[in-house]
Amino acid sequence: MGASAAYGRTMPAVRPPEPRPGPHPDPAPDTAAGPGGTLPPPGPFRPAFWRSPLRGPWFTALLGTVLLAGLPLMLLTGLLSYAAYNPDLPGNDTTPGKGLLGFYLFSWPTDPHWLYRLNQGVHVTLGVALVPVVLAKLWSVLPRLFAWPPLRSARHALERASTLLLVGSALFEFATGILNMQLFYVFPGSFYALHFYGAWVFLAALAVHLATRVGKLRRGLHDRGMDELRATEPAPPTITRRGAAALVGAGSLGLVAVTAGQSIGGPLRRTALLAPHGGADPGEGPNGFQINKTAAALGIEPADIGERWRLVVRAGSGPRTVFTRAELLALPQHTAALPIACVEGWSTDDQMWRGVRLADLAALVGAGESDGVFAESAQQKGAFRAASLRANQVHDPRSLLALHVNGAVLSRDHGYPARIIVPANPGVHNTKWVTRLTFGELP
Ligand code: HEM
Ligand SMILES: Nc1nc2c(c(=O)[nH]1)N[C@H]1C(S)=C(S)[C@@H](COP(=O)(O)O)O[C@H]1N2
Ligand SMILES: [Mo]
Repeated sequence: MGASAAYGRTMPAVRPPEPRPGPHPDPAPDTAAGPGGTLPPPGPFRPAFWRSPLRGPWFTALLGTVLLAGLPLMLLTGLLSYAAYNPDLPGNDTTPGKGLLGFYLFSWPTDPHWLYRLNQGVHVTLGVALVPVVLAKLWSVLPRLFAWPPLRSARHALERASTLLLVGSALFEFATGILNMQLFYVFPGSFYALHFYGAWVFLAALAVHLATRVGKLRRGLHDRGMDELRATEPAPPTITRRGAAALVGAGSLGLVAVTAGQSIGGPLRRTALLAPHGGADPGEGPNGFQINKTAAALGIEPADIGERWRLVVRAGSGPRTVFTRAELLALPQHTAALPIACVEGWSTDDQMWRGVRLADLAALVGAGESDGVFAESAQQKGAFRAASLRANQVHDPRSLLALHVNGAVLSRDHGYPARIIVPANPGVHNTKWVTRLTFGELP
C-alpha cells in the first residue's frame, strides 16, 4: 500500500505544514511564560516537540482496548499457572515468603488432561503477541511522560505514580517472562519469584489506572478526550493511523505464527521458529519428542539408572518396599495418552505412556485415599530433582509411573527407568529417573 495513496483517506483535510529544515523552532520565545509562570524547558517538555500525526485518541484508545482485553488474561493465566504448581506442597515452590498472595490457591484438577497445556500456551503465546502492542502503546503516550508541570496537584501526582508503576511492572513482566520462556534454566529460582511478585504489583497498578482512566478511554473511542496527545504542529504523515495499526497487528500475528506451533503441536510444530525447542534433538521413533534436559546435562550417572537402579516406595515412615524394574513390569500395566506441557509454554502432543498406576503403588504400601506423594529422582542437585503431587493427582487412574512410551522402552533422556506422568500437570512435576516415592498426608 502506498503511503501517499492512503494519506487522503483518514488524515485531516487540512494540509499539514511542510517540514522545515534544521531543528524545529521553539513554539514560544523564552520570555513568554505560560499562565502559571512556568515555561517548559526546551525539548520534549514542549508540545511542539512531538510531531507525529499518528498520535491521538484514536490510536491510543485502540491499543489500550487490545491491552485491556489481553493483559488481564495474562494475569489470569499466570496466576492459574502458579496454582497448577500446587506451591503449598513440599518441594514445589521456590518463591520465598509468598504469604497472603497464596490466598486463592486451590487443588489443581487433572481434567481436562490438556488444561495446563492450554493455560501455559495461551500465557506465553499471548505474551509474545502483545509485545508490539505494548511498545506501540508506550510510543503513543510518550509525550505524557514529559508533561509540564510534572506535578499539578496531589491527584495528578497519584495518577502519575500509578501510571509509572503500571508501565514499569508491565515492562518488567514482559522482560522476565520472555527471558523465562527462552532461558528459564539459566536463572536461579529468584527470577521466577520476581515474575510472581511483579504480577501483583501490576494488578495493584492496573486497578488504580483503570479507576482513573476508563472514563477517558471510552471518550477516546469516540474521538473526544486524550486530545493532548495530538501533535500541535504535525509533521506530514508517512503512514495512516489505520496503516500503523495494521502494522502493529501484522507484527503480532507474525510473532504468533513463529511461536504458537510449540504449543499447538502437530504439523505446526515446525513453524515455531522463535520458540525454544528444548534441550536436545529428540531424534526419530517412539521417543522422538521434545526433551527438556538430557540425563547427561543433569549429571545423571549411567550407573544410577542401570542394573543398580531401585525404586523405594513407602507410606510416611512405614516400611520401605523396594522394586526392580522387572518387578514393576510384573505389576498391572496401564496406558494413558498425555502431553508434557512445560511452564515455558512449549508442549508435546499426547504421547502413549504405559506403566504402573500411582494409585496402585499407593495401595501396595498401604497409603490412604487422601495421601499425596513426594517423588524424588536419581538427580543429585537442581530445583527439579523432586516434586510433590496432591491426592487428586495420585488417584487419577491416568497418573502413571511410566516405564514405556509409544510402545518402546522409555529412553534415558525421557526418564528411564521410570518417570511420573500426570494429566494436566505442569511438565516440571513429571519427575524423570524416579528413585523414591513417599506417600503421605501433605499440608
Ligand atoms: C502483564 C504481564 C504478565 C503477567 C501479569 C504475568 C503473570 C504471571 C504469573 C502470576 C505467573 C506465575 C508465576 C509463578 O509461577 O511463580 C507467570 C508465569 C510465567 N509467565 Fe507470565 N506474566 C506476564 C507476562 C508474561 C510474558 C510476556 C511472558 C513471555 C512471553 C510470560 C511468561 C511466563 C512464563 C514462561 C511463566 C512460567 C515460569 C514462571 O513461573 O516463572 N509472562 N506469569
Ligand atoms: N529429575 C528431573 N525430572 C524432570 C526435570 C528435571 O530437570 N529433572 N525437568 C522437568 C521439566 S521442567 C519438564 S518440562 C519435563 C520434560 O520432560 P521430557 O524431557 O521428557 O520432555 O521433565 C520434568 N522432569
Ligand atoms: Mo518444564
